[in-house]
Amino acid sequence: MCGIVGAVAERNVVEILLEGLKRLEYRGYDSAGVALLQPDGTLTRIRRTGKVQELVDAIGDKPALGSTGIAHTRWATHGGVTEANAHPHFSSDRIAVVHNGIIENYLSLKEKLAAQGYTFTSDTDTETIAHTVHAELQKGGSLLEAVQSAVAQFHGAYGTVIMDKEDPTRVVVARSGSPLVIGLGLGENFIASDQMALLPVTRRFIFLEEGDVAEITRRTVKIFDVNGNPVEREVIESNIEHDAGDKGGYRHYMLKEIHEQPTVVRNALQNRLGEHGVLPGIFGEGAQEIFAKVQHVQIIACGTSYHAGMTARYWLEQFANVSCNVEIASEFRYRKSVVHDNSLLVTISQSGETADTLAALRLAKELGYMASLTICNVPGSSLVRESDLAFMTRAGAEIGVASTKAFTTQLTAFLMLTLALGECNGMEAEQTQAIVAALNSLPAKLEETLAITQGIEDLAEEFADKHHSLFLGRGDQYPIAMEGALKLKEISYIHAEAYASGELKHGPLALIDEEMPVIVVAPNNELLEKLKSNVEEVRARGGIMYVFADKDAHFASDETMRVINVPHCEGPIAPIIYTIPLQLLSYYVALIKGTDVDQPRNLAKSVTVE
Ligand code: F1P
Repeated sequence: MCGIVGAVAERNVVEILLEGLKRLEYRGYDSAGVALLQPDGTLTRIRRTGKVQELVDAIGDKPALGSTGIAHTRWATHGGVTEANAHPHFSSDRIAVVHNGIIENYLSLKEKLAAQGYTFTSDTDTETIAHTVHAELQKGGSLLEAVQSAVAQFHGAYGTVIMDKEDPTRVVVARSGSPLVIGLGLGENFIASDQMALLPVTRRFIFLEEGDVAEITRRTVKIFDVNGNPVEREVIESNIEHDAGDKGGYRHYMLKEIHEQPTVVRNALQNRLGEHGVLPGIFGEGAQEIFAKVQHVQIIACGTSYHAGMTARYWLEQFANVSCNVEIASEFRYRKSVVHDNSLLVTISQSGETADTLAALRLAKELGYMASLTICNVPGSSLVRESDLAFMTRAGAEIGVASTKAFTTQLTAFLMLTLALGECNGMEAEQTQAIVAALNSLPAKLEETLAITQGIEDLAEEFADKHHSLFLGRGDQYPIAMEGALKLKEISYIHAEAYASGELKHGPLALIDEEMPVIVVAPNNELLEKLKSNVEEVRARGGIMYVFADKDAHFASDETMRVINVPHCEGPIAPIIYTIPLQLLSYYVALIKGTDVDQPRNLAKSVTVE
């Protein structure tokens, strides 16, 4: 959460910092700020509440100069959304700091610093970083040494960049729990919380490891590990498209990303799926030996990724005959759980940086899981680096806060995992062939499904004035109903709940009236007749239904039910296909309601705090 950009250069860096902030804005967007240092030591700070554009407008054509600078876009944790709480934070008009994460012991630090005479001008935890570094500097030594001594006093998570007015030639950065990446330029260097921010200026990156502190000047990068020893970290050449952050002619990133799904799913499958199953080695070195021993799979994730895991459980148990549990990371990490024999821990995450998921992975290692696999969209992210095996979903940068293409590629990955584990578990050839054929048909089926947009745009009109809604599905469509409800909540702010439709009569039927639209996902599968009975239960109580159904499911529109036909697809891919109309529905409802589709209120793309 929050976005950080910094630069040490010879040229004026304000444009680079503002462009970087715009590219990171999806991570946090309640306020933004920049601090700039000129070679003569002049320190300027401009902060604004609201979107990055407010900051850009505030700077306007007034010359804001600095060849060293740090900038931040905020997602508030400690302290409300005010200019005083926006980063960068200063100490004694000398030290400037931007920070992602939470300093958990900030109250005790604050007390100590106040006793030393420091006054606080914000309600943030971040200001304690600025004063602590300043206090350490007073003891003598370099900025680097002051930061090293300061971070030893912090508990919690931080990715932080610190600048000293007395030395405009460098910034010092520290990472613990919140990612930071150094961008290497020619005679200039950069820092950011995400490589996306720096793609316009470089493609060469160093991902800092947990506990690293680094000193960055125009020509040098010195990195020290958690024990203060100098270390070399690998330089990685990024292959992310420079324009991955563009809307490509679409009105919103989310719509662009919805329409990219046939292409990215094709990418996810490429060179991974053979005629008779998945190709060897696609889950990484050693996967084969690990998979041969797996007796249980424990899936851990948050949000949309959790819904991908819930869907996968149906597949892993039904097709691959492997027992599987799925749990929300924030629950798993704080309860005592039993580790099954030969259990594979699978984390799923678009960003690879979700704090709870990462903490769950670290805990699982302590608990003695046999091995860990992550299904992730961001190469080089923390989950990828810390897992034994990694499978990249290749969805490309996802900017819309509400996840779409990352989800469908995660599901695609899980079907491939089902094939791989099934193979080790004696899955019948016929079953394997059916999944392979379904996966091969997936990109084209997604294209066909996207073509039903018009019907959904009309339907969205009927939702715009509703305050509540209910999503129903059965079997592997139940998590899809949950994902549909989450999408609607996230971007249209309509209260949406999802139920396995067999649960209707155990409570939620009480909610049914004409003001409560009921959305049903109804592929033509073995649970169709059961689902139809549930639909009748809703109809009998005067409910208004919107049914996304296979045309062979024989639902007919009438005054209480609107049927939207979804192209016929094979069973294993049905959850992926039925996700599409639900994404489109939430998109068009949000569009009619006029909400901020790509940056919905109170949310952030990458949840790097717990
Ligand atoms: C999990 C997640 C996303 C959601 C939002 C906040 O992130 O809940 O599903 O869309 O962006 O975070 P991740 O672990 O998949 O990156």
